[in-house]
Amino acid sequence: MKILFVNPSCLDPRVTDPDALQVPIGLYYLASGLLDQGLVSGILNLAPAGPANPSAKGSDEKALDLFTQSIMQEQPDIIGFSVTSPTRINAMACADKARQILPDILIVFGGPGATFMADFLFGACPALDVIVKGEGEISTTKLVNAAKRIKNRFGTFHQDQSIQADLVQDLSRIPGIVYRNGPNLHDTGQTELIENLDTLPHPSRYFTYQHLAMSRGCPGKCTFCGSPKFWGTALVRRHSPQWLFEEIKALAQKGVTHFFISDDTFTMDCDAVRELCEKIIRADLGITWNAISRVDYIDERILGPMRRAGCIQISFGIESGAEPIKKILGKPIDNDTCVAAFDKVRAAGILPRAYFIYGAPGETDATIQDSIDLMIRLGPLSTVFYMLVTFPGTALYNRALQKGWTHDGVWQKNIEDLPWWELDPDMDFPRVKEWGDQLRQAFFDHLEAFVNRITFCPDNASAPLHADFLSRLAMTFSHGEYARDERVGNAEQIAVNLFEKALQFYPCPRAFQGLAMIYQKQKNFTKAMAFLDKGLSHFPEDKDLCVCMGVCLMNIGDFHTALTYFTPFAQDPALSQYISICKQKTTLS
Ligand code: B12
Ligand code: SF4
Repeated sequence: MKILFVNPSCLDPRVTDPDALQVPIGLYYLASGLLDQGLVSGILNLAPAGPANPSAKGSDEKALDLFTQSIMQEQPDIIGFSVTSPTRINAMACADKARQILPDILIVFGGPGATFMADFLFGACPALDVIVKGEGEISTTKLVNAAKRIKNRFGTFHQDQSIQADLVQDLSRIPGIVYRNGPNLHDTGQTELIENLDTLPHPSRYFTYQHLAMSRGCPGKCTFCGSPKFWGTALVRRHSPQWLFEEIKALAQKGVTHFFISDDTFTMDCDAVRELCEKIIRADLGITWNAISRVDYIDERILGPMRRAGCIQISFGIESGAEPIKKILGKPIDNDTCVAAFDKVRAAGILPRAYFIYGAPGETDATIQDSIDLMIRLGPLSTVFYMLVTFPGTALYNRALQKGWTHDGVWQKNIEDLPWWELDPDMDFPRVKEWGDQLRQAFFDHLEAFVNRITFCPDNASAPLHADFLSRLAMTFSHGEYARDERVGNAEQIAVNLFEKALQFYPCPRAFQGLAMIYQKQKNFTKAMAFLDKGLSHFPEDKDLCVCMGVCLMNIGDFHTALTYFTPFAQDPALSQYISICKQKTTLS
């Protein structure tokens, strides 16, 4: 008896957003629980083969072909798809294919897309047998055990193209699922929630990944977000700091150096965050991580421990600067609280990132100006601007249903989500697009001023971390996202200023290297080598500094000395070409 878990592919390409290629954390949890019992054949990630991955020329057909090959090879008894709204079309296509190839297979959908679209999915996908609603671990274990019993006893799940009667009996006793029984659907009610998340097995025992969460649920009631209905708002459950620390440590030992801590509101429980951070600091794991939180859950006393434990970025859903819009979006947090949180986070040497939404009900030119005004007060160093879209399971989607602006049948179309402007008779696309452009332009127009606003809380012990923060940010202007974006004016000079500011705090190898690379690009090799010399006086064995020095020396024709900088790292295949050129040139001379 084997279950194959599948992360289906999204519909649309993501040009700059590799996030959509990740396997949902939930599949790692589900698979780990069943791997312990030898019941899982694996997790098949179709996203990198699909349209979301334009760099690999992904497509719907490629994702479906990969799926077909995999199930023919694995011959699973159950296939469990993790479904979101953007992945439902690929999930349904794969399910139909699976039914053709392996007619008796049991096909199960779970995840946020499946939980809130049961009627639509059962109607649109004749191959679908069962949907697991909400948190999946308890229901899935019961479902798999029931399926195992039936398979052992009767050798088959289906009879006359329906789930066979004994399995139906068992399914009716599993809370939190919807299953098909002939022409009817049966919903068994509320999911059983796990009381203590620490009883779950550590997914890191079997898998290597970067996204983690300490908690499940959020006390917020944002009208555009699926989390409140999916996890419930009454009780936020969380792993103990020790459990999450063990997970991080095991993944770090497998070579993961950067993590995305994806709790809805990570800093909600200050004591737990502090305890986790202290454990990471004591273990000296040398990792970095990003977190997500809310501005009204920022206590400056935990920001120092977070920074020392490797936190380099906190993302906040600001959504809008206009009070009426915030109210409609269900996040009525005043602007002063937002500004205070950004000031504290920046002063702690952590990059504050702001999410804004535009095109909300009631949006006007004036409310967009309110958002721009708030953004200027916040001074974010990274931003994401989302056009408001709506998904089943959110209060906004229900509002559109009630007003008769949409219906569930719309999900039959090849769309990932429903932009609000398409539903709201008071809105049109050109206007909404213009608002997005205005917000983005305002961010880029003020970015240099936001950078110049960086000041840290006076704390000498944090000087190396401040240098690290400034040089990381500088890199985004010299070689990263901002370097590639022509809307960012003066990017190279901003980078130089940041690298130099970093060195005023502490000798930081990244800052020496960054400055050297800028001057090298300008063909000012003397200045580049002066910075590298200084850097190497502090960090004589730093590979990046040595390689950069070697390249500079090659540029001025000193191949002999260049070789001395490359040779200690001769085992790195990336350097073999430099080494052979230097050897050739030195032999010839
Ligand atoms: C962190 C996060 C991400 C991370 C993912 C990290 C990761 N590897 O999981 C990143 C940034 C990569 C991401 C990407 C996207 N996300 Co996201 N994400 C979240 C977030 C905030 C938390 C998810 C999480 O960690 N949950 C914890 C784990 C334990 O839960 P889980 O993965 O959902 O799995 C449990 C259940 O769903 C269920 N289950 C899941 N799959 C299956 C399969 C089977 C067979 C069964 C039985 C059960 C089951 O059991 C699991 C264990 O209990 C949620 C909001 C939320 N709070 O839930 C949004 C959320 C899931 N994301 C959402 C969206 C839209 C996206 C994107 C499409 C965004 C984009 N435009 O590209 C992409 C692509 C996702 C995709 N494949 O379609 C939406 C989905 C809405 C919907 N109805 O479809 C959500 C709900 C947020 C929202 N807007 O409301 N996301
Ligand atoms: S948007 Fe964030 S704060 Fe609001 S309910 Fe969703 S997870 Fe909670």
